[in-house]
Amino acid sequence: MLETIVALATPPIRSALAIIRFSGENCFEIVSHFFSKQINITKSTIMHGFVVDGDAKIDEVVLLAYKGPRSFTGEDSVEIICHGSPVIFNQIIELALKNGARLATGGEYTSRAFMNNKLDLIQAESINDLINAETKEAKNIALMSLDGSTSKLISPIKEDIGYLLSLIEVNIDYPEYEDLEEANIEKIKEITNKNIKYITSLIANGSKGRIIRDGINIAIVGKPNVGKSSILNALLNEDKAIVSSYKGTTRDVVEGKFVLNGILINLYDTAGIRESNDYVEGIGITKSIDKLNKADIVIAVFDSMDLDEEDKKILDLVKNKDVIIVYNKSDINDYNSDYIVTSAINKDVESLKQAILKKLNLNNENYINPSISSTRELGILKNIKEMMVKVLNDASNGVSIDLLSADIKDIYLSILSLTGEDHDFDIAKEIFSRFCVGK
Ligand SMILES: Nc1nc2c(ncn2[C@@H]2O[C@H](COP(=O)(O)OP(=O)(O)O)[C@@H](O)[C@H]2O)c(=O)[nH]1
Ligand SMILES: [Mg+2]
Repeated sequence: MLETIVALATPPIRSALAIIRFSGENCFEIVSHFFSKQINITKSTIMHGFVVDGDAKIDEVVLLAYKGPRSFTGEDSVEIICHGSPVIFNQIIELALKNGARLATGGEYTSRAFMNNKLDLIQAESINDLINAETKEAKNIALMSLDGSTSKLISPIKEDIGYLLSLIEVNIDYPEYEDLEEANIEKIKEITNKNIKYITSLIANGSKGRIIRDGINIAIVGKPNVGKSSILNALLNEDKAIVSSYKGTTRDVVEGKFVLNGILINLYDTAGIRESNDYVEGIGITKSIDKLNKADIVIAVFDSMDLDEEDKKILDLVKNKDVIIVYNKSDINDYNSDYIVTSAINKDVESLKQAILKKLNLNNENYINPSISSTRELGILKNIKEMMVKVLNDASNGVSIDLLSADIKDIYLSILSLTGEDHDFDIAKEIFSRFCVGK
């Protein structure tokens, strides 16, 4: 029997109300020790009463009792809505602990819901995303995962590979029919081929979904004085980074966030990259190169179309990155308008914003359709695709069903691991540890 757990579900600060959550088979009994009324243990109820410690009243509260399995965790659960004073909620939690509950660990409620099959792993993960979403669009994507729409995208693959497993069984049962083996190999090729295409589209859509969910990192690089900090300020629409005509002004990486068409952009303004004898500036330059390497997109800034040696070094540094080339100071230069030009000093960075959106290449569908978009899910999908490509190649090269079967089983297990149906609790543990207590 799982212990009854307790946690504060609302922030541990003074507010109008606070919610304390309990879950576990003993939870009605434990709460009965300090609630003024009898809790009906046969059905879900809402009650008004007092939390008491012997004869002493602790607070006037509303109590919600959920009879399992009709609760979030699937177990008997209670929520006490009390007044939002830290003195009160701490006293109630102490009473719970004294009467046999223990404090929940981060994500334990969701973990129990998962173990009781109230949620699959994709849904469970989305709760964290829902809470952490920083834009309406990111929240919507998380919500589609929570209601199970994302998990449904996996069903056709699961069905197909399950079917292949049954073909393998037939072959093991009737090894003497060579025609059957040949027919089955053809089926394996047909089905893996179809699923590779489907997974490729899932990965492409998922990568877009991931941008909407998590946002992207963009680093601004260039030699000193081209206007990198001014561009950051213009994009953020605030004076965050110091701007000056003195070369080497920006020494540390300056970070800022802004939202572009619902996408959270983490922007990094870096120290101008040049040969420098200044020790501190040198550290800044090393950090710039590090940010540049980690960024999803790099904005390389120049203030002339006549690139000098320093500019060319920058181009060389970014040659393997997804890069947007920007010519700044259009107010004092006569640039060809075919290029992305900005006048950061005048806050004119519209063409740069458009260039960023073009790079992201999102369409309306990406915002409104579910997608398999967490790093974990995408990693598994890519792995499944690779394994399928191997099976397809092997099948085409005359490898027997016997030998293919081990790979197909691995593929099936990986598919199950997406939703946690393989009951690989280690993966689950890893995911739930990122949760806050009370969820
Ligand atoms: N004329 C003009 N000057 C600019 C523009 N953007 C930046 N500057 C000036 O260029 C100098 C360096 O700007 P800053 O943003 O600090 O460049 P950084 O070293 O690349 O970060 C400052 O004097 C800015 O006022 C622009 O669009 N037009
Ligand atoms: Mg700067």
